[in-house]
Order: sequence, then structure tokens, then C-alpha cells
Amino acid sequence: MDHAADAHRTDLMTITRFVLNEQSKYPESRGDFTILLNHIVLGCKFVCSSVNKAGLAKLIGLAGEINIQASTCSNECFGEEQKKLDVLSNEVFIKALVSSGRTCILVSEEDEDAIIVEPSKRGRYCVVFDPLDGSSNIDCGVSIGTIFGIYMVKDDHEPTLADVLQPGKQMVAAGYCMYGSSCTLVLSTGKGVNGFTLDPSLGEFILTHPDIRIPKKGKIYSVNEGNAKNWDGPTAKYVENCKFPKDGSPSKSLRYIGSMVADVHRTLLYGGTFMYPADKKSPSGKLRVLYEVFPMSFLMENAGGQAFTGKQRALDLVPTKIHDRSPIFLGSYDDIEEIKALYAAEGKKE
Ligand code: AHM
Ligand code: MG
Repeated sequence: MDHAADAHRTDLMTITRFVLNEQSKYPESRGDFTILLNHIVLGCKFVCSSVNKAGLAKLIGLAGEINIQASTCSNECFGEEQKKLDVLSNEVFIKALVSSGRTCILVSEEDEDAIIVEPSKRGRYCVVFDPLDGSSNIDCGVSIGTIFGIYMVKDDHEPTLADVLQPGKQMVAAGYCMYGSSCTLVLSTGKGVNGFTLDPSLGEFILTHPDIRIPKKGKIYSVNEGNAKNWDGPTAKYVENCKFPKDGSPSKSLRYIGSMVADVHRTLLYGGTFMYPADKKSPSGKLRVLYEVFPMSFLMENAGGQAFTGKQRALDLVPTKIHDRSPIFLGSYDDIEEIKALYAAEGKKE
């Protein structure tokens, strides 16, 4: 009997145990981060279960629509009114985060204004999140996900927007949970990136992807090419190089799901680039700085890759509004170097 392999199967590294181990390296740690993360994990499990049941529970549809199934639906979570999954996910995460007692300000893609947590429930963390990114993909069963970033305030002041309008490099942790063929939570607390897969029979996220490192160079590029006619010069040139390389290397493959969590997850594991560039119609691109660009850039850098806006390192951006957008190019170190060189060359021409 192979005892080492057996120990691997029976000595399960759950996400809570993993984070506790990590936090115990800091003597000043008070366990607050572990508690916060447990609440995020709970939100992810709830959303995962709702996404899996979406067809059955007739959750798909317009928010506010009366769910004709509701009166016969025994699942009291879903109530009388049919809730669209992104609305439901937003409520789940806000309730989980506030009830953790460890947050002071929340920014959600679904809410125009930041949520200031009431004083009796406040803690030191600010959480920015997209509760269900890629929700236009729900109806066809494509992978979707939750994205989150976490900042920490240093003292007990009254929370303000200034606490979250901080460059991404100030985040203390970031991650995403992908609701796909399996439910995978990828997390970085600033030292490497680790992936955990939900074991539905245990209800626990188990470490399945320790110390994820993105390949230094990739064979895939990922972008919505339907926008090509409006791209700037460097983006067009990079994509042209992917298809018709001039150095004799093989052409790259195009993969684009249109769901950021799934596209970034593939990029982290297989390497290559994911881009949502600026274009003439959307000079700031589409993706949101605080809860899409920053968390994914934080993960990329911590896995050995890079994230670039076309002008600067993405994590150096200073957002001025909570729903700001930015162009983004992220992925394998060498591939992003190539994009940076194309922008630098364009800059010299101007
Ligand atoms: P959403 O926040 O409204 O779901 O939009 C974000 C999504 C990302 O997941 C994805 O990368 C992008 O929009 C796809 O956009 P497009 O359909 O323009 O290619
Ligand atoms: Mg989104």
C-alpha cells in the first residue's frame, strides 16, 4: 500500500485549513481574515448551488418577474418573487459579508453606490466584488463566476470611498470562484496563487491546484475579435502577430468564452493572453477596474504573469470612481512584454 498517496487522499487540505496555516505565519493575525474568507466561501457555495439548480428552480428570467413555479416550490430560499441569479447572488454576498462582522465598506457591480456597513457590524476589511460575472451566459449554461478583491483599513475611522479608491497593488487578497463543470475557487493573499475545488459530497473546497504558476509564454490569445474594426494599432498588430507570426513560430490558437472568470482561469492554467482592449466606441474598454481588472491582475502577477492597461501596470491604476473601467491585457509574462513593446513603439511614433 502506498502510504504517501493514501495520506494525500485522506489528509484533506480544506481552504479554511490552508488560510489558517498561512495566517498563523503572522503573529499579529487575529483570525479576522479567516472569518471573512469563510463568509465569502459560504456565498460561493450558495451561488454554486443556485447556479446548478437554475434550470430546475426556474431562476432564470427577469428580476422582479413573478415566478409561476414559486407557489409550488418547496425551496423557501427562492421566495414568492423570481429573482434573476445575479440579483440573488448580490444579496447572498452582501448578507454574508456584512454578517461576517469583518467588513466596513462593500462595492458590488450590482449596486450603484458603495455600501457602508452599520457601525455595530464593522470590521477592518473593504470588499469589492462582482457577484456573478458573465451573467449573460447563464441561459446557455456557460461557466460564470464571482470575482472579489479585499483591501484592509489601518484604523477605526468612519469608512469612506477613499478606502476603496486605492490602486490594486494595495489589495491584501483577491480571488474568483468559477461555477463551471466543477466549482473552483482561486485565491491569492499576495504570496502565490492556489486553487480549491468544491467537493459537493463534503461541502468543502479542497486544495487541488497548489501554487499555480502561469507558463512564461503561451499558445493562446483570447479577445472579442468582433470589435476588431475599432481597435487601436498595437492591439491590431498583436492579434495579427498571433495569427501570422513573423518569427517562424506557430500561429496561436484563439479561445474566447466571453466570461471573464472562465477566460482568465484558462489563461492562468494554460498560459497566453486575455484582453479586453480599448476601442473607438469604448475608449476605456468594458471591464471594471475595482472588481474585475484589479483582482484578476493581482492573481496574474502573483502567478508570475503580468497585467497591463496599454499605458501602465494595471495594479498601479488609481480609480477615481467605484465603477471605473479600464482596458486590460493580462497573461503570460513574455506575451504581455510583447504587447508592452508594441505600445511603447506606438508611443514613439506619436
Ligand atoms: P458583465 O459584468 O456584464 O457580466 O460583463 C463582463 C463580461 C466579462 O465576463 C467578459 O470578459 C466580457 O463581459 C465579455 O464581453 P463581450 O461580450 O463584449 O465580449
Ligand atoms: Mg462583471
